[in-house]
Amino acid sequence: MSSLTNEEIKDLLYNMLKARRFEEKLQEMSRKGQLYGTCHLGIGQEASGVGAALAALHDGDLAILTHRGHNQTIGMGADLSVLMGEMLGKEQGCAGGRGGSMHFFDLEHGNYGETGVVGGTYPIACGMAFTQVYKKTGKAVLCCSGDGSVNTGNFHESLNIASVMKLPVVFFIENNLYAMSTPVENTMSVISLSDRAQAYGIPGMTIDGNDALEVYEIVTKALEYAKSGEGPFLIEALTYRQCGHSKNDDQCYRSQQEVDNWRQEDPIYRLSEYMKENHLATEAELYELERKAFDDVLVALNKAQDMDEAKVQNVDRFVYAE
Ligand SMILES: Cc1ncc(C[n+]2csc(CCOP(=O)(O)OP(=O)(O)O)c2C)c(N)n1
Ligand SMILES: [Mg+2]
Repeated sequence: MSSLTNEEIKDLLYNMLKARRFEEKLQEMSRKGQLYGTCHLGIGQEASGVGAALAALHDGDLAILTHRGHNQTIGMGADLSVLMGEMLGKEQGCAGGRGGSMHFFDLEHGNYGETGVVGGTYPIACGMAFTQVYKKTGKAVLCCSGDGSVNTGNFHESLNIASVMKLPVVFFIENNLYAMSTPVENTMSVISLSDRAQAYGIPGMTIDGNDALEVYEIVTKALEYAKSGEGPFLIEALTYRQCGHSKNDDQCYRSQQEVDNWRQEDPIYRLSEYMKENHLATEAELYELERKAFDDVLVALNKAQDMDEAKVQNVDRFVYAE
């Protein structure tokens, strides 16, 4: 039983669809050579990304994201045209067209943005969480990361200090089974990443990261726990990236059978089926959500194409050290 209303569940699905259509458009543009730089897509990870983002957004909390943070950014309500503008190197893009795919952010909705440094989110999240305590804002921080970051010093030092200082932070790891081409079992001797919570005396849970409603409920509870003064919470969301790691990835490290098996667990398909089975939406309503999400992306692309090209003479704006 979800704590979300029917309308909120529809909105959750709609945001997941928007994220999927947005990324499929980026994939197409990237293949045609229409994008600058690289691009990390989260196709297949929409339940964990959008579900967790919605929990933070509903509670007025803050988030910090990895290089694969489009799903969360869209889930927290960012304007698609500003994101598309960023991808196209436009002045009105969220980072003035300077950052691209790995530098989405949206302060208005509490999204402090992506970082390209694997494991970089942990210490920043601790600093953000300490600020919330110091300033008594009553907010918590959703710290997103991937399985590839959990053997960095940042992970261990940050979990330790967050535990000792009882910081209001939820460490949310999307375990998509690979760090680039490296399978998670090659780099870790524990089965569940959430077992690592024990070493720091904090609660840890492994959840179905392709079940958007479960992700939303657990992340909401974890954020509430963190804000109650109990300290940090670790969540491992099991999911799968259906696309390649980035622009150039022939995916020879995994079998087509494995990809096909995970496609059967597609998070958008699963939520749509749940909604039909529980009479939360009709086929026609689901189709309408699909169509709207598709149109939104095209409108955003048109708007972004009309934006100004980032100006070369502004290139040293925001550069604070040489
Ligand atoms: C400190 C650092 N080391 C290496 C890299 C290169 N790199 C980019 S993504 C990535 C894999 C990250 O894997 P994971 O944390 O599982 O996230 P996923 O890409 O699966 O979402 C690596 C090693 C980096 N960006 N930063
Ligand atoms: Mg990974």
